[in-house]
Amino acid sequence: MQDNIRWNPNFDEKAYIGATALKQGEDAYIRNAFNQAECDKLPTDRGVPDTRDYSCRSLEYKHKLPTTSVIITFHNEARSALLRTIRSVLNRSPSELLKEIILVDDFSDNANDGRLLKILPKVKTLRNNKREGLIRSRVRGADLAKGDVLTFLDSHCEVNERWLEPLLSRVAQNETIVVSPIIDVIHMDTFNYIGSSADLKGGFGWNLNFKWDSMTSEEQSQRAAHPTRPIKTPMIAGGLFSISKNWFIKSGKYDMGMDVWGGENLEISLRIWMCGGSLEIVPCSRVGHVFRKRHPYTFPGGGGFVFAKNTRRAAEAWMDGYAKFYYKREPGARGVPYGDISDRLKLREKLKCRSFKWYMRNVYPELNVPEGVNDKFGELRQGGKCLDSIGGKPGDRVSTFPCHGGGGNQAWDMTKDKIRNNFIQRCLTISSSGEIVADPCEDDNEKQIWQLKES
Ligand code: UD2
Ligand code: MN
Repeated sequence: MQDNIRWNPNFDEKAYIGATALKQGEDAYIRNAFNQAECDKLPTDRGVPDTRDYSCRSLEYKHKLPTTSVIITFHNEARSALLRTIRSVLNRSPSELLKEIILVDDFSDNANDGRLLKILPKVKTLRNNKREGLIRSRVRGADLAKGDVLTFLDSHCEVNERWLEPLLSRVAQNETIVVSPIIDVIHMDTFNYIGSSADLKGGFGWNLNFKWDSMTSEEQSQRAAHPTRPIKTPMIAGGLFSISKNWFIKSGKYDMGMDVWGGENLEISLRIWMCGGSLEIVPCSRVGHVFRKRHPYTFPGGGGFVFAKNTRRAAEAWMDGYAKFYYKREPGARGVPYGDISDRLKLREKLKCRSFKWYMRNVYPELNVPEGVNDKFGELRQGGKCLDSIGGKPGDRVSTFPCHGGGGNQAWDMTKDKIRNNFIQRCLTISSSGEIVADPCEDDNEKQIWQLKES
């Protein structure tokens, strides 16, 4: 493949990646929670299948587009993955639109991970002198950015053909629109690049975790008729998006009180919608991302704790009285201190933001307030023991454990006729041998139907 922006021939890629190669016999997943052997092996400038809808190919961007700074934060990222992310950006972005790539090394163990990349075209590197987490790291990068638009990427992505123009073009039309590409999948085992469905939007349930929602059938037919049109989304996944630098600053950047990972995507999504902006997925922009099943890095403060803290900050600042439904679902979060959010509340006043109720009515009507039968959630308790979904693999038996009050495996909800554990997304099911197991929830599985007798 031709490098669009001239590559620096003095950069010794082999040495850079080779220095952190897997040791003989080392588990390929241990450092990155994805297959590093496969990742290291692939060329850093490989081609990827063009996954866009066919009609995207003929789109032209006649007007002058704004420039962008691409901001990538990372902590102990596999060097080959980081380099492939950068190289795909250099190869598939018009030089005149790409102001710079700002790498923020969030205190990785080896300072050379980032430092050695300084000599790459357009690349600027920063390093935190302590672990800040991805949220404050992104803000550090954004504060230095010179482009008109900020484009955030994770450190294990590959951008696709003409990924940038449709994003920038949409922001140029209205600076308050924050745009995400469709996020394709780079398989964590094989590193195959796989196109994702264009019929998904971002949303969340009452555990406040991000999830993909299917579009309503009306939206799907709209989309089929106009496959290049941006789609409004209640929430963005969080990692891959473009926002006007102006609007990023005006709308309150990020909540600097959030640590490590998580919660910031909910916070920015609610804030942008409630404070006069909107979120969209731009289907003609495609970016691949390695989704994985666990975090490969440490969580100073403890994983569940940090996530609950960040999420509480978002919920307390933006969800008004509705935060109570989160606490009902995740009782363990109630006890997690979340610090001072008065700055966010002041911001909310200053920007004259709308209420969460407005957001639910107008942006996310699919988010049902748990009421009536849906209101029944919590523990299934017998004395001091609670029903626990334990492992969570399909077919795993459920059992009782001492109640821990922390939700998770012990948090059940009663939907119309199912008993569901939202944490592992499984439903109580009678197995063929008559045991109670937790299996994936299915609409028409009669082995999952339960009845609530008020007596
Ligand atoms: C998703 C987002 C991610 C972020 C997160 C919630 C996508 C594709 N990814 O999780 O961007 O919004 O949800 O917070 O939408 N990192 C640091 N410092 C840290 C921890 C992580 O710099 O202390 C970097 C990490 O190297 C990576 C990025 O932050 O480049 C996101 O982390 P992740 O890939 O573990 O998050 P992911 O994709 O599970
Ligand atoms: Mn990621």
